[in-house]
Amino acid sequence: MEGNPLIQHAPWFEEARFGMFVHWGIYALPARHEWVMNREEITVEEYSKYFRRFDPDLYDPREWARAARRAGMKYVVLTTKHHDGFCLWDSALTDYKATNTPAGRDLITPYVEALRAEGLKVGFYHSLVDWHHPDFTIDGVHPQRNAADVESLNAGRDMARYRDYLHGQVRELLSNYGTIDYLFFDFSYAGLGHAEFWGGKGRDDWDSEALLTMVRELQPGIVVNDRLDIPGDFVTPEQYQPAGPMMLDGEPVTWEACQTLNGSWGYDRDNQNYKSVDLLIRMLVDGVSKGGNLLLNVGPTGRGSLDPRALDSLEGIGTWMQLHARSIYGAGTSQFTAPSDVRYTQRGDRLYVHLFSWPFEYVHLPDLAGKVGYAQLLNDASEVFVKEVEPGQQPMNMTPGGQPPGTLTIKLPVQRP
Ligand code: FUL
Repeated sequence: MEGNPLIQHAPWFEEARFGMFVHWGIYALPARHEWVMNREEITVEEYSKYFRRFDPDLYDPREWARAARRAGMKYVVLTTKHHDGFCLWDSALTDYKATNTPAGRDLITPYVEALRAEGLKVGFYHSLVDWHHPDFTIDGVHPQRNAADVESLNAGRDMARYRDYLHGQVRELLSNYGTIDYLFFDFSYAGLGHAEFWGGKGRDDWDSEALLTMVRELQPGIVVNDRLDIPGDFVTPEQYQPAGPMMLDGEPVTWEACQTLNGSWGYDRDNQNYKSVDLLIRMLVDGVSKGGNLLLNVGPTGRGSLDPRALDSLEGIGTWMQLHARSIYGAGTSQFTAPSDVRYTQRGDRLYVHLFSWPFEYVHLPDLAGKVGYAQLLNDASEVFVKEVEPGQQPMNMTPGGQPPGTLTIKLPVQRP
């Protein structure tokens, strides 16, 4: 990947480790997943009822930004346009935009301003796929793909015109809102295993090289994801935790897992499948221990506010982050191998030992003998007693037999802090 002028690194991104994904658009009104138009094969005309009724009277992106900051997140990424084609900003290239709904205004400007006011990096998500645009081919994952008259519906559609529209809209977004730090294109057919639908032709459909070159010209410092069917600055495992540090062509690669709170990205009213705060924290820790970021999603309501269930999750993570963020920001993989049910994150010469279960009352860490000058709990800085197993030594109660030399034993309090 070295030497590819289209790939770059932004130190802030790997330092940050934790960001907020926001899926928000008119799909918040049906409130049953952002793919509702596709899943229920709703036509553009039928779907327009949500466009006509989009009136987010509670939209206050300062609230979103504060919730993100309190949770310990360092950046936020909002869907400027999702696959349904609806645009949150005042694009000159379409009428299908927030300004023409009851919202009556550009919703991206206050978003960008709110993030900057809270000291957060500004991210945009932008869908390459567009189920509303009259030139976007009805194929593959298009809602009308099964229509009896699909051939006539497709007649005259011209992806070259759509491509101009796509490039023009990305130009608007990256020209009119100051410095944008992060861009998430979505999605690359081949990369997500959709090649069988599309023959992996996304790269041509978008003219990915030209698009990325334009992005770099307009925003030289931006980080861009990997969903253009060409390499990006970071890879984007979706709704799974990689088994270890991610590699691409045999080289370590910057990565960010995107994860939902409940399996849906857009607001999904009846979905009660919320992950526990404990699980969310483990996902964050697990990712950092493997050198990656976590982009955790919220789906605001049609009125523009955050679901109380999402707020609860964010608050719970924030409580933990207040005491443990040192083991997250700027931390990454360790050269030491953690035992099962333990994750190591490391920053400089500090090793953070995350115990996913709380053993009573000793934990044995291989190969750490002689490497640790001092040990303490992170939450309250209280000292933790450690003991090394030396060669030839028959361990006392601190180091029950069977632990090989080189093991460091830690004595834990009975109660997990
Ligand atoms: C996917 C999209 O199709 C989902 O709706 C969501 O935006 C996710 C982050 O990426 O590919």
